Amino acid sequence: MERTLIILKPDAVNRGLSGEIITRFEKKGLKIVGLKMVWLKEGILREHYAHLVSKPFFPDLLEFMSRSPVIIGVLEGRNAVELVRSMCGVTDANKAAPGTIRGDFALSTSRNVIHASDSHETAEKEISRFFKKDELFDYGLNNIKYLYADDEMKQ
Ligand code: IDP
Ligand code: MG
Repeated sequence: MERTLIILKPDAVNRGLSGEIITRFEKKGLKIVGLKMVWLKEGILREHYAHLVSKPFFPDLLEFMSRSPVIIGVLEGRNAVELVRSMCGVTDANKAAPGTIRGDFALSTSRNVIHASDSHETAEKEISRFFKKDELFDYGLNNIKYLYADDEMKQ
């Protein structure tokens, strides 16, 4: 099954939203296969946000993301990358649909509570950027037969 990476940003951690956000993914049926608190430093943030270095908001993004620890997780499930992005909502939380995480918990473009990988390739890179192999866990969910039909479990 597909895996994707999420980061609960410093605003989520400092506003006390982490548990509620993780609960949404658990209730949806996504499996948590890795979860940890990390204080991200400039080097890894420059790598993670390399596509944005030339943007005027980049210095603020670096300062904000390294202001406090974040919670990083890997979620597994059918079509997890696209599913988790859709649960997060669009980048500008002001425009994110109600019912999405950004739509319900934020109203800013830069303080938008969560990062989620945007493609299968990005997810693979991001998971190996932030997690060592022994920090990710393969285990059986005992409710899996209530979450998926047999053919869906192989996807
Ligand atoms: P995404 O987080 O929805 O994938 P990206 O375009 O990859 O959006 O941007 C990464 C992060 O950079 C955003 O989540 C947000 O924190 C910040 N960001 C993106 N665009 C803007 C902007 O126009 N102003 C301020 N911050 C931005
Ligand atoms: Mg992005």
